[in-house]
Amino acid sequence: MKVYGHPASTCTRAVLTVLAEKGHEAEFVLVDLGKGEQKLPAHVARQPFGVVPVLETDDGFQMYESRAIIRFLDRTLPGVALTPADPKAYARMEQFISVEHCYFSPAAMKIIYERLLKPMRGQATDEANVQAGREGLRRPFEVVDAVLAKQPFLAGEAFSLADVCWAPYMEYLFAVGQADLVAQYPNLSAWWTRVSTRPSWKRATGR
Ligand SMILES: N[C@@H](CCC(=O)N[C@@H](CS)C(=O)NCC(=O)O)C(=O)O
Repeated sequence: MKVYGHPASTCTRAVLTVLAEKGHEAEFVLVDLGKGEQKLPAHVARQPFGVVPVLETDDGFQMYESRAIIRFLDRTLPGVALTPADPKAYARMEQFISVEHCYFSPAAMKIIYERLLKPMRGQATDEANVQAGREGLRRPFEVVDAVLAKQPFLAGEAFSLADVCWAPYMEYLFAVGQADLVAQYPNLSAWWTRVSTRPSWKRATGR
């Protein structure tokens, strides 16, 4: 199995986390985002939107879109199940993957873009966008903080694909100076300690 990706990419890290949870080794093929390799024809043939990651299985099946890839890996690889069997816990997992995709990560990415990606390109940070991102994080943080007061993980008692989807953006929020905001939500903070100290997350982030 091959993963085409970049080690700093949030979406690649979600895939690597699931592989680590499953104890499955995959060949990592670097697509150097700094050099724009994701836009070269060889990669666009694998991922028509010119982004990472892409998964290729040993029988040559290729797919893209990280949230689809992690569901596929969880369904096909042996090891711990990251999708709850109980229908209501399953519904919660899907709900919080959707909350991540629709509300949490767009707000987080506003800040990551301004504070990390723009400076890397020699562009000035627009603090108004950082503020807008912080405002956008408040509601998803309030919502999950209330949920995590009653259970250790987003879907319930067990770590699931929902936690995997949230982790990469949480990690970057600390790198772009948002620890003060996260600290306002004690249950979210405790959850992050649980998630970020898992061996799978350490492996996905190269720690
Ligand atoms: N919806 C896609 C998003 C992939 C994506 O945006 N990947 C970023 C890295 S996390 C990327 O390749 N960025 C490079 C670019 O936009 O050119 C997925 O979940 O796989």
